[in-house]
Amino acid sequence: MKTNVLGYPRIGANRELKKVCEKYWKGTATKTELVDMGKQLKLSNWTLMQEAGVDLIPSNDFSFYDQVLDASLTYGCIPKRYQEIKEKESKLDLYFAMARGLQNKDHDVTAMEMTKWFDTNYHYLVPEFKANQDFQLFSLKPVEEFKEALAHNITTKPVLLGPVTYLLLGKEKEAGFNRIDLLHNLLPVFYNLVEQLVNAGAKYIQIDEPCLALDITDKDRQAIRKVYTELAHKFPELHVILTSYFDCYGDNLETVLQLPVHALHLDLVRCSLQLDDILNADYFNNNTILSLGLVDGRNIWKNNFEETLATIQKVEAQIGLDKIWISSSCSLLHSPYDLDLEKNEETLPFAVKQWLSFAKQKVDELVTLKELAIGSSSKDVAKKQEENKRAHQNKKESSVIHNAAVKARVGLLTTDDSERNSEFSSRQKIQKDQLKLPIYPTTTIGSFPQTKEVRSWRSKFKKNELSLEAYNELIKKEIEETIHFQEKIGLDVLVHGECERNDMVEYFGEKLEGFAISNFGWVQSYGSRAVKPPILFGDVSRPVPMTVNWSAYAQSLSSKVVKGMLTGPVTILQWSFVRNDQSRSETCKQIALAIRDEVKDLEEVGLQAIQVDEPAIREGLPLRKEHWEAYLSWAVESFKIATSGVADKTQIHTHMCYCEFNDIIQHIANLDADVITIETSRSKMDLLNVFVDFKYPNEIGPGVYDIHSPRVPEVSEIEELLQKASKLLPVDNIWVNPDCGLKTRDWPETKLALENLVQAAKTMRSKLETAH
Ligand code: THG
Ligand code: ZN
Repeated sequence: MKTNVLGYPRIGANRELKKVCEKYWKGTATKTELVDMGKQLKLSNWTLMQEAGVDLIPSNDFSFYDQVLDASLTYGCIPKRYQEIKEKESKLDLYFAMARGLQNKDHDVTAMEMTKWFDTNYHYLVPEFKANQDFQLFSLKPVEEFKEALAHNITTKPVLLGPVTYLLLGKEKEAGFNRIDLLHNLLPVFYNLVEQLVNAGAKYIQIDEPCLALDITDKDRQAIRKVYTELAHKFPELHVILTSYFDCYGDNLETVLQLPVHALHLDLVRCSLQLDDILNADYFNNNTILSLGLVDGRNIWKNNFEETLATIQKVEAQIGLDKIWISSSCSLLHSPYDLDLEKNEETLPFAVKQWLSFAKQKVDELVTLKELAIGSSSKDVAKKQEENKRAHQNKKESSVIHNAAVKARVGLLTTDDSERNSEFSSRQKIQKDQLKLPIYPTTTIGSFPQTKEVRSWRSKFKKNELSLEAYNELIKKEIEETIHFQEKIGLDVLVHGECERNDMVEYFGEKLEGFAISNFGWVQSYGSRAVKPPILFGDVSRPVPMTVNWSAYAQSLSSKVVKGMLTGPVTILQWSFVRNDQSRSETCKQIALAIRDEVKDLEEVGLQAIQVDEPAIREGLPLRKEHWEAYLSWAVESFKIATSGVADKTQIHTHMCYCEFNDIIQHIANLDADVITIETSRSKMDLLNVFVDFKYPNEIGPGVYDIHSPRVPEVSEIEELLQKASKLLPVDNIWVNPDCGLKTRDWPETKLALENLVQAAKTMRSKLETAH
């Protein structure tokens, strides 16, 4: 029996990687400082795992930005627009140019596209393929990292992104070919890489093919068969570990069970059912080791030793201990670093902390489980088992988790609770009378620039260096300035700017009952950016209003319509660490009821428009289509529970970004929001076509400029986009807004961009008048 870790978080316990990367990009850290920090982080992870006693320690799981981008560099898949940079700059600067774009006196190139990694909140950079894409071994990072560890006397297991998944995750940038056909060009390079790893001394290689958790075609399966059969022939001595995670192998199971691989990894946290399928399958190649992914790699709950050991025993009875490895379900990349750093009882009470386990603790769980499984008589291990048992026992009975009133309220929900009083066409008339907005009404998505100053107030307040009164005064002043600014430039529907919020999910996690907040529980979201998901441990309720005071204050400053600003239940669920002792749908409905109360309170104090953001609704989609309907049904219902308690005259907005709407447009329509604002500017309104083809009935604000870049759009550009939208949609349904919140921008460019946006709307209105 071995312990097997699929990957470890790499941002550093104190986000050292973020800090050094951002300094390097600014020019205040040298390349050596950056590279040295990388070495330090890698070594500290390897040492930690080695000292804990892990048998299979990963390498090449480190990355300065993203592991898929690493693979693009390794395989030399570098889009043409970076050619000049490739020739003139270092590999590292080429890498960052691909990740972030590069604009200076010598270069002006855009970044590669970024998208969600399966159903996680991690984002990867999408490989770009041409019809005759060729590959070459351009970077030897996997080999270098293996040697780097070896120099410290640590023999690691290199982790490679499998060639089939690499191709499937990419995008054809021209017509006329299927990217899986590029396998032919990619494989020689891939085998060359494996050979170099073997020559360097690698005995085990983990090859990740998470595409096996998706609905893939026969052709894709055939590609899998080819790669892993050839690999076994070419490298008979090598121990190949084929790894998939995030869902069952499903229809791909029969294929993978017959492959000549040394070990097959199973995510038994997401899919425990497949274990019996495998043990009963008569086509199971019983030379294969099963790597049982029993310790959850993407949630923060302590493993239940009793249950895990029962599973191990069941497998042992059938295939024997020497055919079993015990693993994390997926890479620990999606877990925070170290629970021991958490010392703040106020936000993370001991009662909750005792149920948790972060990456470092999960490593220890794996080693302890192995000891228990092989029958260790160590006192230390017995003590850990006892502690584990106690934590799970008191969790079952804990009063901090269970709230009978909340459960009862969800039980009493009826279909009436998720329907507005009247249908949209009636509401639209009532709202037009009520709000008296011009044609092409202008608005923003909610957040305004979070300056260093604003962040420093919050951080001082949290450290008790600023009193609540003083902090509130500063926030008040900031809101006042934000409202006056919007009035001055002539926006129609105003927002308070969200300067009091850290993250759009963490903020609500701090206010709601049933959530705990960590201090250092950061998880990489993309590149140098991280999020700190709140920990949803118990039944959710709203002890007091969360946003009402600041929204009411903002409304009191203006006679214009101010929009209340909330995060929707599905997004709060999706971006939190959620409980594993209750279905996601049940938890989501609890959050929905809390948001519903907030929506009603906002209406009561006079907010006439209320936005409930759901940017995560698309990423919550299950990986396999057969599960989509069930998810969409409760996700849509939850949004409607949250938003249907108001009168017809109250206008409900929602916002979504970075998603393909095609496959879920019917369900987006079913949300029945009065107004939806969407990201469309990067694709120059192409996304809008989905709404047009569908004849989306409600009002839409297609984003008219990209807020992810500091570039200020010209009035004429915005006008052009609005002209385009006006040809496609009823003019009465069109809103004018940026494509996302302005939180990550600076004030100067925000002012100029919004002035131009208002000007474009005005020009459109006057053109409409002269036409009549
Ligand atoms: N919040 C949460 N998840 C998200 C987003 C979010 N997932 C998708 C998308 N937005 C990811 N984008 C970002 C953008 C910015 C940051 C994180 C994710 C960010 N983080 C700060 C950092 O790393 O410096 C830390 C956050 C803070 O200072 O509060 O800027 O918006 N949950
Ligand atoms: Zn957005």
